[in-house]
Amino acid sequence: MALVCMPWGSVLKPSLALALLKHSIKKAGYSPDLHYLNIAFAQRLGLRLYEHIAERSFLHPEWFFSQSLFGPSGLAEIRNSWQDLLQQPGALELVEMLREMTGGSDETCRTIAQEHVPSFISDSLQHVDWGQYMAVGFTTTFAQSLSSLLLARHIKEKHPHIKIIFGGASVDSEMGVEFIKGFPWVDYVVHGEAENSFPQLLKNIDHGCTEEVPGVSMRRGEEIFRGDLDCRPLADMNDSPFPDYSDYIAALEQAGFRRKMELRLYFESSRGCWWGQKHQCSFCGLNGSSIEYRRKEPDRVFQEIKHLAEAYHCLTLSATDNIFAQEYFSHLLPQLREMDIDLNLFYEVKANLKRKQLTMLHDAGVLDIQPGIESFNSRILELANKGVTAIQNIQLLKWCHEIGITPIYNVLYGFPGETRQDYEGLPRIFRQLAHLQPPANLQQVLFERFSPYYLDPGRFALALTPLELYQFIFPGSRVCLDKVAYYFHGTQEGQHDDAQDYMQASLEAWQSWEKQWREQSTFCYYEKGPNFLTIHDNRPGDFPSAACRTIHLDERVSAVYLFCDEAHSLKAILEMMRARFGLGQSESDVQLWLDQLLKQDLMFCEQDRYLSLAVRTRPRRYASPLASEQATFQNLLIAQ
Ligand code: B12
Ligand code: SF4
Repeated sequence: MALVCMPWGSVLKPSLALALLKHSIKKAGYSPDLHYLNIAFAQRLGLRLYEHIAERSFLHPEWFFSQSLFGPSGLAEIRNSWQDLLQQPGALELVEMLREMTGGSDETCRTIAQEHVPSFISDSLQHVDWGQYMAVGFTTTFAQSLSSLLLARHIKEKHPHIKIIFGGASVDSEMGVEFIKGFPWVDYVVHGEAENSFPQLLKNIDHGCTEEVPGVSMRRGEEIFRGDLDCRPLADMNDSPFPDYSDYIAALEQAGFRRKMELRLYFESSRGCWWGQKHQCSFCGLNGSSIEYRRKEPDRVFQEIKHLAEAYHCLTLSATDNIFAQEYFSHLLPQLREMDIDLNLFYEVKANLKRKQLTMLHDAGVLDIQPGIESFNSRILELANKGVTAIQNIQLLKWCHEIGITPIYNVLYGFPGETRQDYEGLPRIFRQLAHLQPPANLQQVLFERFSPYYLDPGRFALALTPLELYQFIFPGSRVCLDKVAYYFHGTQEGQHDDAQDYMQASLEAWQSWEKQWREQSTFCYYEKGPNFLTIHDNRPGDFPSAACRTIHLDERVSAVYLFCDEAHSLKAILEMMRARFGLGQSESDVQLWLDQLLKQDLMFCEQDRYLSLAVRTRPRRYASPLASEQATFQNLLIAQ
């Protein structure tokens, strides 16, 4: 049998699903060929253009293959040629995105759709001996559905005996049932995790058995058997094999890409989400139909990481986990650290980590993390059910900076229940954080299938409709767009404010933060002396200052500032001060210092908790600031 990875699967991000399923199939007694046709297509377009398109969007690139399959040059079921799109106002957003992805060129869009896609499909049919296979399986995650449907249709036409099987995120649940109903050339859809169902299905096909397999939708004569409601996710993650990337690497070598890119491989230590299992974030559809948390034993994860590093000489490894397991702090991380090799690992984490935990991650080689930050407003974070506060998010960014971990995160807006007022303070917060890693994106919440917003829209007074884009990709005459869509547009009852309008100032502040960060031009750091601190700060602000302010804090104020490296309440600060400087330390003095530090944007405060913002890391380019306006903290107090 064959497993296929079609465009627009990223060439730089190999499919973990295929690297694992290869083993499941082998275990069942079959020997699969893996075809990375995404790599072949990238060869045709050039890696840079291909990745630019694949990375930019999870949906828009589907159009390139849809117009060949369902458009005028295919089955003529959708008016979606490039010319058609230009004439339809509803397609404007699609057209603009396609132009952006291809470097602003109508010509490139047309050429990819009308020339590259047909010749790629024709070459794929010729260069692979499809006739030898009993079954061909397509992985459909990201924007791979239409390319898979197009090639599958041609394979089926040429070799009707081949069973076509679809699996992956885009055919989870009822989306996949719709594929079986609407596309007669798809024989089976494997919903959700496939380790149990896929080998069983292959055995059935091999033995001519038409019995139903749990988790698999199929057609039997005119009858459709629906398998999405009884999926059997992998119960014990330790049963999962080490991923096999040998075919991926061979395909990269063959295409001449291996030397042009840094190799990054994927592994998983868990599936589902321990937080979401109890308090699913309101916007999160990440876990598809199986949110139940399962993790591998720490030693099993350690062996997997070691194996990947050794087998592929690859130290850059990304976990596909949605959330880092608490147990791994005490068991996995020390083992990785002891290995003493230069790992560069990526993990998604909850944002409430402590400094010690971040240090442990760093020392074990976890240099990139994706914390679930999403907002710097605690009311919004509550609406999103994140279980963290704004001050914790800021604390995490600060510690990451000091420890040397890159946090990759987004800030979202457009949550049901939010108001214009929730964002009034955001531009100032962005300026206060100008010395820390900015969000990768400031973007509107998308309403995802499987999220609480989707599952219970009434609770949020939401009305959801599939993104308009779907009508230019899937034929409404064959499938119900409500049922194939993964992403939805939401309107909220009683919400009259336009989010784009009230986000404008924040958007501009984020753009300049981003720019300053890229130029490495902003800093806010302190030097610790004997009983004093000196802060150097050139963040943008409303201060009567030159390019850089230098602020001296005396012994007592320094003690407060250092203590608030972690967010503390006034009560805790007073206790610390009285323990250190004697019971005479007055509350009003401490409050006055805190107010001053806040006014100078040197601290962040939320509900009586105070957090210092300056970092102890001296920026490389600004080791000795030239233009600086001297001011002592005492002066600032007197100036008041
Ligand atoms: C890790 C991950 C990433 C990684 C990249 C992973 C990679 N190798 O490409 C990073 C962080 C880079 C990433 C980025 C993005 N991601 Co992402 N990501 C995931 C995540 C968390 C895990 C995917 C994974 O590898 N899981 C482990 C494997 C083993 O599971 P699996 O792929 O589901 O495979 C199993 C089954 O589906 C099935 N199966 C899969 N293929 C096949 C094929 C056959 C024939 C069969 C029978 C079965 C089968 O068997 C497998 C084993 O059980 C998923 C969410 C999730 N929890 O699944 C989102 C998810 C895949 N990402 C998603 C999205 C949208 C994105 C982004 C576009 C995000 C954005 N908004 O910017 C980007 C862009 C990606 C790109 N184009 O390059 C969506 C995809 C939606 C869709 N329908 O396609 C998902 C589902 C999350 C979501 N709900 O939004 N992502
Ligand atoms: S957003 Fe992250 S933490 Fe929240 S439920 Fe989803 S996977 Fe879990």
